[in-house]
Amino acid sequence: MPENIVQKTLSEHLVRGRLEAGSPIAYRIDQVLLQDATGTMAWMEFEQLEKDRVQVPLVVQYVDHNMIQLDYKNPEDHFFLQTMAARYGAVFSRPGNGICHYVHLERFAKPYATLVGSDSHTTTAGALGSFALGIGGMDAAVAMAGHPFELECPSIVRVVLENELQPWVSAKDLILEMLRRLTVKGGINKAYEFDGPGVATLSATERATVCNMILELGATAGLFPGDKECRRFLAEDQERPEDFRELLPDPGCAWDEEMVIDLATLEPLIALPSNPDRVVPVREVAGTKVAQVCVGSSVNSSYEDLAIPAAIVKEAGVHPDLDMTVSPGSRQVLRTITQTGVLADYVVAGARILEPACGPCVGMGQAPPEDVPSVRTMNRNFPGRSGTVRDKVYLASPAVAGASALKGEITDPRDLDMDFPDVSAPKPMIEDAMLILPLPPEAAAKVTILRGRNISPPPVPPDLADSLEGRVLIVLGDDISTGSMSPDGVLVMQERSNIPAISEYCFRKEDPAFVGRAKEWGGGFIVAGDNYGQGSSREHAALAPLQLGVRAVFAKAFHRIHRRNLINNGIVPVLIGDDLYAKAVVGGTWRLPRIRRDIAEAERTLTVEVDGQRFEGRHSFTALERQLLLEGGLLRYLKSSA
Ligand code: MIC
Repeated sequence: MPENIVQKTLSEHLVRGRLEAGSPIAYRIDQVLLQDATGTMAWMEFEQLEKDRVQVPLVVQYVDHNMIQLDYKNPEDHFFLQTMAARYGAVFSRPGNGICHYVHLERFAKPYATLVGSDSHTTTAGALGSFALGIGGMDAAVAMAGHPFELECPSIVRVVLENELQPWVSAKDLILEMLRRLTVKGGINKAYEFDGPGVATLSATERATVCNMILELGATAGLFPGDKECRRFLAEDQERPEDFRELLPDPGCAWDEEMVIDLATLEPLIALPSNPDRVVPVREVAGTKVAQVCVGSSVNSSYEDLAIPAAIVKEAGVHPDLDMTVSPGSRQVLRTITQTGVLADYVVAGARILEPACGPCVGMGQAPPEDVPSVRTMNRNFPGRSGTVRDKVYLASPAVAGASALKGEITDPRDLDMDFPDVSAPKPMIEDAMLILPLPPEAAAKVTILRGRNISPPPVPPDLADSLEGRVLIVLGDDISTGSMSPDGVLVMQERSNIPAISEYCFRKEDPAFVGRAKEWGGGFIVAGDNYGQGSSREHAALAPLQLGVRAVFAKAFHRIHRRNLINNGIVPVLIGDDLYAKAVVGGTWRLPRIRRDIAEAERTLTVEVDGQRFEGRHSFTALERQLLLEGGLLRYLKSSA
């Protein structure tokens, strides 16, 4: 049977199931990526699985999120991660080496590899033909222990790219166009495979921009082929020709869906505050005064992404009414901008140079002022993510960011009085001095783990009772991101290793009384609208509610990663319709009167009682997910079946 590139990659790794959209599959994992803000929990979960060493060919622990060291917490976490990596056989990418997705693209991603990572933007590696996706920390721990990963087989969408991008229009505009057309829910349980003549016109790093933000569609993964450009990037730029394998769709293969995008018709686009799909042409909001411009993050931090805004601001400098920051994606990019003079251009222009780390994207410093626009080349603009509660974050390409930094207002770069700059990157200098390689087993066994003072093991889910009863703690609308349950920003994120501490911030933005109520009522339920839990993979968004006694979440639809994090932690995700949603009031008593039996027996329904009236909720649990819920979550299930 002729296969497309997702099928080719998955069929090489398939352990169970059939490659049919919607059916559960389990497949072998080659690579696992961890970052610091999710990694501490993932390692503590791995410890519970009692393996002496990681059981997959490659695990890389990055440190790129919690980089601001306000006190002992973050630095102690970094040493914990370094010693865990040394003890259990993972590569350690030291703080300062770069952003996980960027470094992974440069040094490890390759066609046909299967990669999972405890960060939703792990999809970035799809730029080089890896089947790469974000998962929760516990799933990552289990993958590191050598278990196949279970996933609902996505439906595979062929995206046919026609023609090529016009000057000043970039890969960011391509993915913003997809968000405009499909919205943040449009890609749920889909994998996007790029094809057509336009593919060859996009560089590996432009492809990375698309694959990074494919996740904002809710998509499982995005994949570009293992073609000539992939070979060039791996063999010439990154000096790892052995990692290249041609990966092209077989003639005559099929896809579940198809969409066509004519690159030549795209124009500069921008996502308005505060959701990545509120996309409009830049010209519609041109002239809006801007207080901050941030370039870089895990998306748009390549050499070219940094060189374009530099070329725009280098003569006249950054507009005096705003602050501009620049974050290179990796030390390799930092060295290259140093060598070519791009860094000096920024310094002269008056931009603030940050280290190669996630930085402003997750509110790790550089929080903008309230109620005034910040234009960022980043991937998300959920409310408050920047660290400022009433933030106004716009998402756009490096060219739009550069033009806005020059003019002090949102500017379509085509209106600048200059030609599109020629900024092709020189060959980067390759050296991996800040990657610490795994120790041999005998030396690894002698490593002492430095367990910092803020590190405490995750809460253990209770047994699932025959029936559950609780009061509704909060009623939420659509598209609630995991940043609501586990907020971004320096103060909250430094508690990522301490669930009792981080749970104090749960839903603080939506309802500051939530935590007090949950404690007073001894836990309860959450009720929400569509696409609940979009965004980040942080399992803290499930662990914090678990800590506060939440046993079930009722929503019209769940995001894939968060849904799985709830199940892994023994919290039941119940699908509800408009009828039931309309009944939700804070304080109302809801029951799941036969929840164990329903999960064990009922095909798709869950009985719900609200104020004595019976309703039908739904579920979409696989056989494995049913067992996880019945046995108190993933770790308890694995331990009891060991
Ligand atoms: C993000 O971009 O939201 C993050 C911060 O990288 C997260 C990971 C995290 O919450 O630690 C993600 O995307 O998964």
